[in-house]
Amino acid sequence: MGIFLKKGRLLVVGLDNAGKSTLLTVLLRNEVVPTAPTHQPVTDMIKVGHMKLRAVDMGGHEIARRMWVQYAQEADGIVYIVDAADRERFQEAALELHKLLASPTLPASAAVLVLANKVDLPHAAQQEELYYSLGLDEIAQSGSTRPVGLYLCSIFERRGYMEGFDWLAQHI
Ligand SMILES: Nc1nc2c(ncn2[C@@H]2O[C@H](COP(=O)(O)OP(=O)(O)OP(=O)(O)O)[C@@H](O)[C@H]2O)c(=O)[nH]1
Ligand SMILES: [Mg+2]
Repeated sequence: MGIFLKKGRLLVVGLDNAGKSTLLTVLLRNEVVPTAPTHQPVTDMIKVGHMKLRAVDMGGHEIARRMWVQYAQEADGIVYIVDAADRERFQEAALELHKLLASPTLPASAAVLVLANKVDLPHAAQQEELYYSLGLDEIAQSGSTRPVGLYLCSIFERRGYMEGFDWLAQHI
């Protein structure tokens, strides 16, 4: 008897410098290594917990963001990574998240795991500040049935994101 592996397609997005490629490298190769900014989408098969995911690592810079929506139409789940220490960009991060969620091509059932990364940095925001700054309260109040989960993590310290993926596994 084998372990049941849930299969799905995962889109990894978020502003440039949030830590998307760092996360995928950890999940793929179990090591934290410096990564260059992503220009073109990179697809890999990753195993996380009891999920086998075809994950697409998207670029986060402005031009690359235009491709998010295009790739989102095939997603069972979205991981949206935010730099929790970069308050100056919370508004921009929120705007891009809401734009993506408003896209008619995003499947209504696709769950969104928001990972607030870099909580190892001393001035990183906490759960509540992130929740409101990213406008997750508005999503909750909009009556949307889309599952949205917020988890704080540090990829460098390898903590927090597995709890997020456990949550995601319940919703895809
Ligand atoms: N302090 C801290 N820095 C991190 C963490 N994870 C990633 N970084 C750093 O954040 C920077 C950006 O990481 P990337 O993984 O390249 O970011 P990205 O989201 O893939 O960026 P683009 O490909 O440009 O969209 C790098 O300098 C990483 O070393 C973390 O948990 N803590
Ligand atoms: Mg990258």
